[in-house]
Amino acid sequence: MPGFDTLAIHAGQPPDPATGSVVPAIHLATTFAQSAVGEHKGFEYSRTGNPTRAALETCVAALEGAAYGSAFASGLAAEDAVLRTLAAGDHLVVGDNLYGGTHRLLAQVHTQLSVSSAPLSDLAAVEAAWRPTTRLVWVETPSNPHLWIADIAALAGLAHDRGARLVVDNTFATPYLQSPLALGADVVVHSTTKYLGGHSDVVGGFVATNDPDLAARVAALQNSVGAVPGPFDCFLVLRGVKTLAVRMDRHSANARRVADALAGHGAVGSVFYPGLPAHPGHEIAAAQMRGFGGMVSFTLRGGEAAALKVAGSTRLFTLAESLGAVESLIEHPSRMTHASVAGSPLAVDPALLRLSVGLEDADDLLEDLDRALAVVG
Ligand code: P1T
Repeated sequence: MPGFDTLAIHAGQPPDPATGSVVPAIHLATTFAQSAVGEHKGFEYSRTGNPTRAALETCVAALEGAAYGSAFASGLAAEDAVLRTLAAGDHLVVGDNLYGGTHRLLAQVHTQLSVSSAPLSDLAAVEAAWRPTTRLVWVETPSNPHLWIADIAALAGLAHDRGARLVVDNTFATPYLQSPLALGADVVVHSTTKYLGGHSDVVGGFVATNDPDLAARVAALQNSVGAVPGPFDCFLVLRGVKTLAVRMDRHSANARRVADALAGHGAVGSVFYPGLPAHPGHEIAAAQMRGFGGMVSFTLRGGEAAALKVAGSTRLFTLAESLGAVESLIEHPSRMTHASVAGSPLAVDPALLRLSVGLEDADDLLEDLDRALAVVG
């Protein structure tokens, strides 16, 4: 089996047999000629299947160690497809820290499902939340925005013993740093908008699994609902994935420096980064991840007012939602990405800021944060 970096560059994208092109073509065609009714070269209609999308699906599935992969128009569209495989009345246990849009999808769209949240690092709490109708455990690890860590193998064991499946949102870790399927998870979902795309220029999502029945249902939903990414979007994610490994190494190194600097700053309350030995999930992260990633969160001693001031005072860290790209971003989860969880048990501390640490020179990033923190410190 070729190594990760080799798969990232070559899986699903050999040189084009017709032209020799070393990058996959952007196949804009919506439909494909048939030589006789039902006789074609594998593609009929681009919602059902498209060669550029097929290249992306083969590549990201290979990176996740999955036999099957389906690409979607956004991370939430990918999540929606997985949730649609459940029946009305089915129950899910989700983490008590979760992307706000996922909460909104569950609370406002999939109202036929019932949902409990629990701290997924605590297996007793997961057991306490269990019901006879529980069919799925849904975990982000590291979680958005708190960077809590859950033990994927332990959760998979617990879910499987009770006849349920484990879904891991691997957006923050990426397949370079974490392989949920190898740890026992049944499904991986991604917002490819983030590290896989990596350049803040494409929105996309992905579902990967080794379960043939589930894969067939997800592919059928992809075709029936039609939340598919366009060929140019697929090309952009494929292009991003080629450099995923080198980017994640640098994201992780820069984030580590940022986390260390914040941990020693007087204006900062708590720093959340799984690479810090004091992080409650550090040992599990060290065992199940190959690096700690580029996301760092921290609270301000001065509470929400201080957090808002700092968020508005950085220059290199751009104040914006999203994450996982080459440029550094800062955001205030409780008013921005997680506004939809306000008032729910998933509500985020208003003193919390989230950083997506990019690939700029780390010294410049530290200087920028130091200057911004001086406003409140
Ligand atoms: O934005 P979209 O591609 O639809 O992906 C949704 C999504 C799913 N899972 C996780 C862990 C996510 O972080 C996201 C999107 N998150 C942001 C936009 C954000 O700034 O947190």
